[in-house]
Amino acid sequence: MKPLTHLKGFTLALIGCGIFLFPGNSMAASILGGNIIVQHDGNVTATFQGSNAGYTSSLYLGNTKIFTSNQASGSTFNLGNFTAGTQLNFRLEVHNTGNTFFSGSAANNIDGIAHAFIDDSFGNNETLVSFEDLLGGGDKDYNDLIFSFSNTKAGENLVQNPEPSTVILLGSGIIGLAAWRLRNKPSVQ
Ligand SMILES: [Ca+2]
Ligand SMILES: [Ca+2]
Repeated sequence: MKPLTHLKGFTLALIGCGIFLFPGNSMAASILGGNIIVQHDGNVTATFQGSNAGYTSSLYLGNTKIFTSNQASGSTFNLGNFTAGTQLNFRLEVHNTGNTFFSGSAANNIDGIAHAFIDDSFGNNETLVSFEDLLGGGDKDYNDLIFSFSNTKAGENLVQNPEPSTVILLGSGIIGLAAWRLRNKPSVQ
């Protein structure tokens, strides 16, 4: 086998495929119905990233109101300290309709669909959460309330296995991808 450094160019060419084939890993794009997990023992801070919705709604963690959709983007809220591995289940309350929706599995919601995309490629240890505020999914634009959280990641249970043919196709590229990820892993990990 060639030294791993010789695989770098080939690996970089395959990273785009990796994003598509491994929707649950740390390089994933948005995951519908994903869970939000605290990365390390310590503080989690929420940042309001905006809202594109006709309705007004508020985000809660337990009984704590974090944001309301008509406030200024960029506002932050300190959620406090958590133990690594804690799963955070957020709740959206839609003022106009009285409907309540939860992040995570579709089974959490009265209409049986997932109401939040989770994207842990948003920033370093940051997770972007974007809610749909309509019962049954409505327009399914999932931009009705958008927030990000520090010190969080998408749930481990969402990692998916690639098809066997994909394993053969990517072969050495996966080894190179692993090396690339190790080299680029933050030192705090
Ligand atoms: Ca919208
Ligand atoms: Ca919507």
